[in-house]
Amino acid sequence: MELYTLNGKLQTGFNNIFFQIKNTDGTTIDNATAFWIPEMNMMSMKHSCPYSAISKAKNSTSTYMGFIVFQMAGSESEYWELNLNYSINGKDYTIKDRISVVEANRRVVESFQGSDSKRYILAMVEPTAPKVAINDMKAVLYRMDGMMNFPVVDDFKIVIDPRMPGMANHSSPNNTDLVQGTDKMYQGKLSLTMTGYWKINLQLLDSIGTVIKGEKVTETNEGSSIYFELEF
Ligand SMILES: [Cu+2]
Repeated sequence: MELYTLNGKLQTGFNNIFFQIKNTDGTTIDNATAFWIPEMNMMSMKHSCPYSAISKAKNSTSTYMGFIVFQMAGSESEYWELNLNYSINGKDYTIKDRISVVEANRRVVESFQGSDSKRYILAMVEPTAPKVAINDMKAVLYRMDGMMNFPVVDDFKIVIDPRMPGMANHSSPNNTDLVQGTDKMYQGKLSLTMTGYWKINLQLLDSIGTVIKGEKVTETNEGSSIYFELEF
């Protein structure tokens, strides 16, 4: 069994992960059911992170897929392990292996305490290939209820304000804030008017519009305390 990601590594933030299960003769197994639990082993405690169920990849008979949102990178002394459990023809198997999770080059995940004293994890899913255009933007939002429990947060809103700090902090027109779609992910439109480094300032609002985290960008406040970064 081997895990794959599009860029060949696991990193902080949202990771689509693919795998196949093979017999010893190399043939693939196409009738498994599987689930996983990522686990971070820290000095003084263990915790997990937000993750999806595992399903069969589209247009494939033997590739399984899901996603994991790592909120921190591993190190020598504090490391991630992946518990992967699967069943084939009624027989259960378990694999537990250390995985290497590196820090992403850009900020693509935020983990913070909100004004409601709850902890949240917010991660960017798209755009993965940003263009000078109005891009589809997607993010996932979870609450951290204890060390192992990360429910999806429903009906919030993520206000976006993309800026270029290197160019007088200019913004862009025609952005659309992110609201929850049918797939439970938050979706909107991100306008990028030129190539370069963009800081996407964020504000998280609850279902009645209360600001849970993040600040407006103004003449006197050049950025929010929560943001994503893009460079292309
Ligand atoms: Cu610019």
